Amino acid sequence: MKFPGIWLLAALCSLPLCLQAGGDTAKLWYDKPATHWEKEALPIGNGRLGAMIFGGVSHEQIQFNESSLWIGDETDTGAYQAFGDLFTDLPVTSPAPTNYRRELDLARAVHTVTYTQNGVQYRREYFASHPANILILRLTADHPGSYTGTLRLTDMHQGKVISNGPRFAVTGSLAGYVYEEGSPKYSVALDYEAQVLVVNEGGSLQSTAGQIEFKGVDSLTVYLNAGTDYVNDRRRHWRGEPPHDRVLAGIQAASATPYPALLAAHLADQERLFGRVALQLGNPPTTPDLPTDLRLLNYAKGARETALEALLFQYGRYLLIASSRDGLPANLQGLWNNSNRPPWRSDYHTDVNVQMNYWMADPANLSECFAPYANWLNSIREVRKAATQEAFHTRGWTMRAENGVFGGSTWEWVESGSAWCMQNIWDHYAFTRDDRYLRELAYPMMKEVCEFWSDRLKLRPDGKLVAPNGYSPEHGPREDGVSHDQQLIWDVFNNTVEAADALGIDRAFRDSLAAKRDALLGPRIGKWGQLQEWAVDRDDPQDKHRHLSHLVAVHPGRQITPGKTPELAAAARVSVNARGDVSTGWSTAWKINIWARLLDGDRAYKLIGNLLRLVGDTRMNYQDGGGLYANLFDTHPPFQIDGNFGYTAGVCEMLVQSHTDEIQLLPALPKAWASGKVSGLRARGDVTVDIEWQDGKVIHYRLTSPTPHLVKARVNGELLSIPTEKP
Ligand code: FUC
Repeated sequence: MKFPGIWLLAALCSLPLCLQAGGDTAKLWYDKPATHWEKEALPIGNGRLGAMIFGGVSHEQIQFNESSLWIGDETDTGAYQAFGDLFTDLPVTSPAPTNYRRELDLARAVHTVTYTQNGVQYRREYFASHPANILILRLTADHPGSYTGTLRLTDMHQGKVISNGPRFAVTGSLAGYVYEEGSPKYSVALDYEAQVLVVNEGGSLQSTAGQIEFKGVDSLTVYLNAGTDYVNDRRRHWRGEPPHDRVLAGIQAASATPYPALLAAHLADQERLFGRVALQLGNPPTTPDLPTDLRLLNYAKGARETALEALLFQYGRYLLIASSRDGLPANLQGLWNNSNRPPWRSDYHTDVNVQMNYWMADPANLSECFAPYANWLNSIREVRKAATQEAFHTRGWTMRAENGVFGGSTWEWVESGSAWCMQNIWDHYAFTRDDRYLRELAYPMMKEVCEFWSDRLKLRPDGKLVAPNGYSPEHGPREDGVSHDQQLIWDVFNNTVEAADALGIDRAFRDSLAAKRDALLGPRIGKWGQLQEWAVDRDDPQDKHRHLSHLVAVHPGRQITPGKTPELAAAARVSVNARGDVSTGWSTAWKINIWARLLDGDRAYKLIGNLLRLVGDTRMNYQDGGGLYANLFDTHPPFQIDGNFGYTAGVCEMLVQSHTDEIQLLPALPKAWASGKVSGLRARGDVTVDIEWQDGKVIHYRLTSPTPHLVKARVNGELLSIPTEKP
């Protein structure tokens, strides 16, 4: 069991770490409860279990999720499901509470609700502990006996909720549920279970009519655990052990641990990941003492506040820690979902969205959070191979645009989707230099994707290799040599050549890939100076389509750079300029990254201005509705988390780049960020970067690495050879 370790950690960590982690700037807070799940409630999560908290005074709603609660099978994507809700009713409604505040402290990963009513100060704390693998709620007050009310658990799949003494339990099966009416039933039908234990101090507690009633209690501690029998193993038909024992053991272990120790272990865990990166924009930055939604409103009115930009950067890091630790990767909504028919199935879209989720994992120093993504890809490979063989008669594998957790894939084939995923897979190695990961996990997958393209590429009469009948996501005709395909094939071939070199294996295969890479039809400049999206020069300068598929060579790829291919970089500039600055949330975030790679910090900053726009509309909008809700969730609309992660990645690209053979410090610094400091960002080559700057110039920097080595670094325009220091 993990708990003896937790005790030790708790003892070691508590005070200094808690103080360090409690930086006042990394907080979202509001002066009223949330009334809307998508726009206002606040997320907590431990990667597996998540919750959205409303913070209501007399009626509290905790909507919760577990990452493996999926319908679907090997032929159909299915959809991510909502789990249930825990409601607390405190019937005292008058007088109206005063000093109400709900707050999400990113550095501590604790959500609090505080208010005063009838002279009593109430306080609630909620967190999702990764060490204890459970959700914990604690309600306290400064007067004894202040809590009287009821708790109620509901389930989203008609499972029967049972209350027994201080416990709720619900068990059920997902058999029979479908995403779309009339579609065939799925062959994988997971079982699930949730349990809640309520522990009171003082007063009394009893179960009646499916509720738990508490009377005159001093404090309540609530432990919530949930799980399914999903396992990411095709050979076991995706079903592992029934969830009951695990769910119960989690509750027993947590409730046997004193609350301060549980909290201390959680804070230490969060500090270890979240505390690695500090960002200060402006000198000194000022954080207005205003609710976060008002700050956002003022920002959009023209009061551009750099502290809010830094907060949103850290929020992306918080959200990845909360939604991608072990188990499954962050989906379109991360981990949070209140519907059984969520937008786009809350799935893994492989024509930009899941890739964007992971751009920031390494640069923002959260390498551990990458593992669920690599493991998920690895787990679905065999299913994808069979489907690919059937559709394309090739070796290797690829996917359609929509993907689930059982290898099933639906909607349009996006042949280059798997190559795009391999871009993340290689980059994780480029940052970490984890040879074992490369040998055992990354390289075998990359090689198979190269085999797919080796078998599928077509030789044109002019000697160029092209992807046949390709697709520029979600845009234009199908034809040969589409730029998106060509660039991603170049990318996966090029990276696999480097991977084989790093491992010192597969010489002949490596050489054949290098030859094919060099024979690929390359990027071309069209008649209005643009980077062509298709082999045929047909781009429309008025086209504002949200996808920027022909710019993957600029970002996240590295085939086009201002330093090495200046004409192509200039053409890319013409293209991204023509697409305009207004779009969906994720598209805006991608443009920030692209402008950063094109070394235009002020233009990237203009896009940041468009992203930090308070949006109220949740209706689907594919054109121009991107921005943020009051809870800082990025919106397409509707809510889609890739925009949050893409923004954080973009800020990293503005401050540090390392995709060429040099580490560039402040490559795309906007005038608005003339002064500032950052510590803990990562560069490729297992290097950690700290920078301090003033008036747009680096005044101090430090490059560290576990094995000191010489790196080429560009500092204030000058290329230097610098030995890294030991951390
Ligand atoms: C792709 C995008 C859409 C949306 C969906 C989830 O299909 O084109 O804009 O983000 O993924």
